Amino acid sequence: MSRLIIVSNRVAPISEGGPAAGGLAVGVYDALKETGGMWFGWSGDVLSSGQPQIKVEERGPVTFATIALMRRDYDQYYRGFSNATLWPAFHYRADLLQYDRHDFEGYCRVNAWLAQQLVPLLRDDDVIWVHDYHLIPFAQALRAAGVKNRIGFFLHIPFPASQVLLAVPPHRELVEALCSFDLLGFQTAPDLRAFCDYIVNEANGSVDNAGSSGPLTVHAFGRTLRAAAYPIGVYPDEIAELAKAGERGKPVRTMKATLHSRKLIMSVDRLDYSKGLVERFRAFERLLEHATAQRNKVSFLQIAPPTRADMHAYQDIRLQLEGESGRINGRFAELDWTPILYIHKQYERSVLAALFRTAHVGYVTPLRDGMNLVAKEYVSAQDPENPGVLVLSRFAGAAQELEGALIVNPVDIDGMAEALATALQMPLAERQARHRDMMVQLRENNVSVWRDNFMRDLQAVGARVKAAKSAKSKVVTAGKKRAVRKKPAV
Ligand code: GDG
Repeated sequence: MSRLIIVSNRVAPISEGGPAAGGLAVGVYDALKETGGMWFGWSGDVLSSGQPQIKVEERGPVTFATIALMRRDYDQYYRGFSNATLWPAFHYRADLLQYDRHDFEGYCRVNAWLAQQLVPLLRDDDVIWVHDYHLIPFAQALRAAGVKNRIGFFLHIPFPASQVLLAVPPHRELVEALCSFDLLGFQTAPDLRAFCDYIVNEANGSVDNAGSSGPLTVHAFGRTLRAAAYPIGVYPDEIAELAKAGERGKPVRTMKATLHSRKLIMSVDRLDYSKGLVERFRAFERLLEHATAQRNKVSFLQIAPPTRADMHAYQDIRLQLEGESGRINGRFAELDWTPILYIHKQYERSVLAALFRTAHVGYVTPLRDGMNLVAKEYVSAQDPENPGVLVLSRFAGAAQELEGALIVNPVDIDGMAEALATALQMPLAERQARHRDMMVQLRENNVSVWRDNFMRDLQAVGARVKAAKSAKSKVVTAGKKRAVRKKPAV
């Protein structure tokens, strides 16, 4: 069997024996632990001088190969083009998009440099799976270095509609670079559709689904590749066990003591402007304003660990949120009740799972999100006999699957307040039925299924390329040329 090489911007900190907060780390590490293989990427260190050296460490079935970034590379590739240009644009925040041509050059330079670092570690039959928006030019760089292996790419964040993508000046270079991969994976069908729309309407390419249920075939920039949606999952039963085990632990006991049998609404997000935190706080305020019976009967716990804290947009959202929680608490708090408990730090995974099980409402309302694993983790952690209710943004990829959630528009403050009121009063039988349906979905599409489906299609690429070559030579012999130009059927 081929060895799996995972490439992502950040490799999970090895010393902690597992991934830090962040959906990619959670999903990828869980997948790699099962198959074994290598995980290559940035160590998280930034050097001001010297020369970064690659460090290779074995941990059980996983080899970690990590390397530091130079300060300038970090500024241009990571803070600059990845997180000040691509992240806002791909989350439909063109208003926050900043573009600097030198940062884009740095982004391409770092991709090429990282690819060169990986090449000596590769074997001929390795299958390479690259993750996320930091590494869009990675396959192009590997191909330039002569690598012939199969290379797939999975985008963890949304793929934006063409009119939004066009706001990124080098949009064409980016999509052309994506076409150097053999297989592209997106979180949801709407993301795949947005990509195909760009290919057909902006890149003069074509998309062919050949009447099959497998990946689409994309022809663009002189290349043929495959593309499909692979919604990332979690291990629901493992999370349920973790949550149950923590039920009598100290964090849950402390939380319950603080609640004094009030109901709990709970959210967990990296402190990111894409997560809709301010609107969410205001909708909770609206609930207290209108549903007066809920005052002093419900508390809202928001855990929001820091992320990208050295960027202005992130400092702004932090200040905004601190202002909102202070204002709302000032307005409604009583001597024995603080409506919003806002915590700006990270907790252990087991503590989060146990707290999820305690919460009557999982409140997950991003403005845009590729998938949102928290929504899936919240559902997984519930007690099936007495489950809580998920209130979920229609703009989270997870909303495509979790039909048992109360689906909301994250900018509709009144609509979200109403959904919270409905969730807090939902009868047991309805909560159980919704939870049951969502667990079926989560079990059917767990993180192993996500990985296996992607790997199956990536492994199949070689076979298809061979088949396509022999078919093409037959067509040429017959002197016919077939132009496939069709709107994507997704
Ligand atoms: C990206 C995409 C996509 C959070 N706080 C703590 C903590 N977490 C964990 C959660 C969850 C993960 O981090 C966050 O995942 P999300 O999916 O919610 O969001 P992103 O970080 O933005 O992830 C996203 C994902 O990639 C996967 O493809 O779903 O759309 O943006 O697992 O539980 N974990 C711990 N302590 C915390 O305080 N231990």
